[in-house]
Amino acid sequence: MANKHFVPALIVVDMQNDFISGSLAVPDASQTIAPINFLLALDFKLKVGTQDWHPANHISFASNHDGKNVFEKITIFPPTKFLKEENTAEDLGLEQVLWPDHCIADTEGAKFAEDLEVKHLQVIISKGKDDGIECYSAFCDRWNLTTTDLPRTLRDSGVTDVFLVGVASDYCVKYTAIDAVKFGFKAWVVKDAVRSVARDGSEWEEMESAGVGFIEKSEEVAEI
Ligand code: VGL
Ligand code: ZN
Repeated sequence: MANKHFVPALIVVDMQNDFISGSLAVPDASQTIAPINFLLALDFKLKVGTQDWHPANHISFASNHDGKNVFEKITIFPPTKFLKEENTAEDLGLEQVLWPDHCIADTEGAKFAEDLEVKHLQVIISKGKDDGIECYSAFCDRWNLTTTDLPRTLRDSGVTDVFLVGVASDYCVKYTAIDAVKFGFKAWVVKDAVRSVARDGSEWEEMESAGVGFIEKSEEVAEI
C-alpha cells in the first residue's frame, strides 16, 4: 500500500474577546470553544493560533473614515510602500466592509477568549498590524503584497494538511482556508467549530470551489 503522507496542523482562527463577546461579536461564537478545546487536546504536528492585531487607525475601522457607518462598504487601495513594480495602487482597489473598532493590539478585546486552552498553542500569528493593510487570511493580506510567518512555519514543520476552526467562517476562516489551498496545503474546515458573521451560509460554496474540504464534527477529526 502506498505510504500516505499526512502531517496535520490545527489553525485556531481569531478566537479573541472582541469576536466572541465584544465589539464585533460573531453570533454564537462562544459555542465553538468546547469543540476547539477538544481539538486542541488531540495530536497535531503543529497547533497555531491566529489573532487580528490592529492599530487604532486601521483602514478597516469605520471610525477612521469620515461620514461612514459600520458595515458600509468602501473601496480601499494598498499603501504604496508595499506595491510591487508592476502595479499602481489604483489598479488594486478592493471592496471593503467597514467594521466597528476591534482587536486593537494589546487591548482586552484582542486577548484570546478566557476559556480557550491557549496553553496548547505553539505558534501565534498576528495579522492586520499595518494601518493600511487588511489581512483576513492568516497567510497574506488581501492584495497578496505581504505574507505572515504562517506559510514558512507550516512548511518548516512539513505540514501537509491544515484543520481550520474559529471565527469568522465568512471572513478570516474562509480567506485562510482558501489561501491554505493556494499555498499548497490540503485545507479542512471543521464545521461545528466555526461560526459566521452573516449566518447566510454563502461561504461554503466559495470554499468548496476553491478546493477546501469539510468535516462536520470535531469528534471525527480524532478518527482521521
Ligand atoms: C474578521 C472582520 C474583521 C475575522 C477580522 O476574524 O473574521 N472579521 N476582522
Ligand atoms: Zn479585523
